This record gives sequence, structure tokens and C-alpha cells, in this order.
Amino acid sequence: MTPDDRHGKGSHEPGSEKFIPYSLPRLNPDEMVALSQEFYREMATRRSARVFSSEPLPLEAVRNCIDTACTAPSGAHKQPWTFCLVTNPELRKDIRRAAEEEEFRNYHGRMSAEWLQDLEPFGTDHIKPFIEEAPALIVVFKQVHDTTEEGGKRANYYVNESVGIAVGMLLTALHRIGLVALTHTPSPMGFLAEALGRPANERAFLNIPIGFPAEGLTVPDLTRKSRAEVLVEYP
Ligand code: IYR
Repeated sequence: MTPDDRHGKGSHEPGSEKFIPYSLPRLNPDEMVALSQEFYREMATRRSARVFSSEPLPLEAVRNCIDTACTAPSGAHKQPWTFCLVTNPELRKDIRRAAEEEEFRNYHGRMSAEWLQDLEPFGTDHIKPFIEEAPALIVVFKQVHDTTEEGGKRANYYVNESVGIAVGMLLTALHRIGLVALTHTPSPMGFLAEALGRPANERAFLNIPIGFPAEGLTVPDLTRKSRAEVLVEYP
């Protein structure tokens, strides 16, 4: 059975997506184990950072990481994301001020006692110097719907899943080039769309400060769940 048979129509019939040949290099099982282990070891050294060197970044490398994020799968291939790369110091200052206002309300009333207790090991509070100190922010927006050229609305699908996968790929790409990031979730995040002048179909998804790790950076001494805790196999 060919892929065309499975779709019940020829690839060149009107109304059908054009299908093109696709394959990947075939590795042998030993190479697959070795490569997957090597990649795991590299990714296992990824950590969120809250202190960044303010050294400027090779922005073309960061743009390449955003290109990688945009290779993510998305519902109906709608690619419902916008990545704002903010290096402008005035904008970062404004964003910090607005984020700290919201976070103050979070830490002083909006978050539950349990939540505050769960965050204690990370030493977070409403003060967010990293928004200004990091040389760049990648503010990720999800497009809750698409907009046609005539200004009409077109649906997007599985938007949170799609943008979440893209962000995962972005974090992976940034780690690959020796940059650290923080997936910062100020809440509510409406101020980000306002500060960056985003259109009405976009909602802030995450604010991601990025940079080189600050000299002397420390991170919480965390352990990850074991394979046995997270993997259930059904042979
Ligand atoms: N958004 C707040 C609180 C916060 C919540 C969680 I869950 C974290 O893992 C970390 C922080 C803040 O950024 O401080």
C-alpha cells in the first residue's frame, strides 16, 4: 500500500495536499543506542537559570534556534506561534516593571500557601532582575486564531500543544549552543502583548530570558525522576 492509497487519493488530485518522498538515513541499532545516549547526556546538563551574564549574544545563532523551534509539528500545520526577540533595553525595563507588579500581587495574595511552599527551594520572589540583566528575551506568543488578509478569522488547532512543542525545541537548540534560559511565566501575562504591540489574535505564552550563564552561577541541587518512575512499558 502506498501513502497515496492510504489517503484514498492520488497526490496530484485537485484538493489533495501534494505528497513528496521522504526518508531518513538508516542507522544500525548500536549507533542508535550510542547516539541517543550521547544526546541524553548533553540534554541532562540543561538547567533553568535565573542569573545571566549581560554579555551580548550572537543574535544570528539565536535566530537559528528560533528557526529550529519553528520546525515543530503543529495542528493542521498552522504554525500558530510568534517569537519576539527583545534586546531593546527600554523595552526590557518596561517589561520588568510590569512583570514585577503582577508578580508582587501573585506572591502577596494570589498564590496559595501550598504553592509558595513548593517554590521555596527555588528562592523565587516578585523581584525579576533577570528580565533586564539577560541580554535578550524571547517572548513567545500563541496565535489563538489565524487572521486572513481581509481581516477575517480562521481557526487554529491544538495551539497550546503546538507552541509547547516549539518551545521545547527552542530550549534544546539554545542549550546546544551553550546558552541558558528561563521559562518565565508571569501571570497574568497580558502586559507582554501590550508592551510589544502584538495583534489581537496573539496571547503571551512564555517569557524566556536567554543569555550566557553568569559567572559563578548556581542552580538548585535537583534530581530528576528515574526512568522507572516515568516510563510504563506495555510489551
Ligand atoms: N510566576 C512566578 C511564580 C513561579 C511559579 C512556578 I510553578 C515556578 O516554577 C516558578 C515561579 C515567578 O516567576 O516567580
